[in-house]
Amino acid sequence: LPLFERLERRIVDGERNGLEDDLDAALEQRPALEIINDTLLAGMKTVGELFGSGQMQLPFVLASAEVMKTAVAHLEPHMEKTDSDGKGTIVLATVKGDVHDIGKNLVDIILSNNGYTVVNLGIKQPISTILSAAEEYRADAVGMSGLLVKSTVIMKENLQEMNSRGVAARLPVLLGGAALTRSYVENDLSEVYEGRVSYARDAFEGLRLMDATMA
Ligand code: B1M
Repeated sequence: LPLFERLERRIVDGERNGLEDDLDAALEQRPALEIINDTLLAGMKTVGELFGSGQMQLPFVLASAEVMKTAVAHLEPHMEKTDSDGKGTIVLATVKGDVHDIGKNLVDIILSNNGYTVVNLGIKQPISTILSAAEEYRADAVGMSGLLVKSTVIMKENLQEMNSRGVAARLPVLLGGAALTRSYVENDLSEVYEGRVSYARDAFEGLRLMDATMA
């Protein structure tokens, strides 16, 4: 297979052997971010489709996710970074009950590389932990990720909890993850939250929204 097709295939097949060599060869032709967006994410999309239609079993999905993570870690040092620093602090977490973190970690990389301080709490984080961290680090915003349908419900509960703790006015919230839709966030969740809540389709929209929030 040609290089970029082979890389995409590696994600789908969970094949790690020779991954770094292929990534280094790819870096000679394209920027790191483009490799992630156009090639690796295409592989993850196929994995999602195969898994969703019952053609792929969970351990293989996990293997694909591991290869994806290794690839992103290998590419990260090659990504563009801006000189600007101190644009603001965001506490980032995957919500309670949800282990999916590849997208969240991409958001972390993109925001960190573009001048934000990101406090990445990891997966399965209850709102109490998120809010403690927001207080401790004097965060300017909270970012929540979740890929399961039930995570969209958790997000709603989290926003309600933030209302009742009286932090909504000073903590804008950024939400993302495959189970969310723009209209759910912009219509339903905006009704619920007493502060500002926005939906990011991908990590770049997350960056644009953070820039707009901090402006
Ligand atoms: Co899971 N899983 N999974 N899984 N998994 C999905 C989400 C699913 C849609 C697959 C499917 O059925 N087609 C399905 C959910 C169905 C539903 O809820 N209705 C599903 C399921 C069912 C499950 C389990 C329940 C399976 C089981 O145990 N029987 C289980 C859940 C465990 C749990 O959470 N409690 C499970 C487990 C796993 C693995 C551990 C094997 C693995 C995760 C590994 C890991 O993350 N470390 C995994 C994977 C890899 C997937 C799929 C195939 C791929 C997810 C991914 O990494 N995509 C996924 C299929 C899919 O999403 N369609 C699936 C790439 C990633 C870059 O995209 O995270 O969407 P994403 O991030 C995007 C944007 O959404 C956005 O930016 C990114 C791009 O720039 N974004 C943000 C994300 N967060 C953001 C936050 C922001 C801003 C933007 O601001 C804060």
